Amino acid sequence: MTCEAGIHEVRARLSSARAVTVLTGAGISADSGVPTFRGTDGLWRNFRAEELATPEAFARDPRLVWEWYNWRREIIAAKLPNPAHAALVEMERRFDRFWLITQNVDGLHRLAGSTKLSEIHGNIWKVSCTACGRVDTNHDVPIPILPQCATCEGLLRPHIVWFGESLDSEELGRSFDAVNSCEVLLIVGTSGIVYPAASFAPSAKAAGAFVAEINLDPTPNSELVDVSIQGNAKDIVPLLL
Ligand code: BJW
Ligand code: ZN
Repeated sequence: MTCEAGIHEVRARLSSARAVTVLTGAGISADSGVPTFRGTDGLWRNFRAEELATPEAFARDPRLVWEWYNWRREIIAAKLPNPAHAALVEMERRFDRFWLITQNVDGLHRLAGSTKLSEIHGNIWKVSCTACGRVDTNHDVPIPILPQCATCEGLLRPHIVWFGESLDSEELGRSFDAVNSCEVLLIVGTSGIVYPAASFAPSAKAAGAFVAEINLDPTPNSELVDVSIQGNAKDIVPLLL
């Protein structure tokens, strides 16, 4: 199927749909200049995930982990939502039942104006206390290392889900409900290999949804979805409306 035919088919499906769910990954923010994880210029090219994005890494060397997050905060603070983020805000307005599930921690969907969303891997602009669990918004760039809890002086950590950690059960439940009850699932800019988000496409398919993927490159989902459109999120997503 050509790119144009794929776009045409997704537009047709969306025009008659009432329940739409969207899953996004780092690729949608790549067009805003935020580095992805696994691409050619991805973050994991220069950093080993297990040395930074695990609870064990933070326990071993919280300074190193905070330095990495300060570097990423500095990059992300300068970035703005792009037309793909904006098109998803418009979708939220247009459909009776809409839910946006993002794996991104950059906060760009919220900045664009999305409100019906689950940030299932957390948010880089939030911190949580390793002692009492208090969660706060924090926009400091850089954040003074090592940051302490305002209530109990415990060590603060980024409010981000690291490998081996559980996702928030309420957000995950809401996400699975949205995936299993939608008529159309759009999957934008994710490599589709990190669980549990990697199971959303097969779940939606099994529940009878029309599933479309928008990605620069083929992914493990490409074989499974109804339509796979290759291209930049910022160019393709606005064309779907
Ligand atoms: C464009 C574009 C453009 C570029 N336009 N497209 C086996 C089975 C099941 C589970 C596991 C398993 N082995 C291990 C696990 C557990 C693990 C996991 O899934 N590991 C896999 C690697 C196999 N999962 C977990 O640990 C999760 N917790 C969990 O499962 O709890 C229960 C449990 C515990 C222990 C054991 C087993 C179960 C938690 C996962 C948390 C992930 N967290 C991170 C955060 C990193 C830190 C941080 O951000 O600060 O989330 S990892 C990282 O990957 C980040 C992302 O959200 C996530 C997904 O990445 P994403 O968004 O897909 O980015 P990329 O870079 O991979 O892809 C970008 C895509 O965009 C590419 O396809 C490009 O082509 C495309 N693109 N430019 C359109 N312009
Ligand atoms: Zn505390």
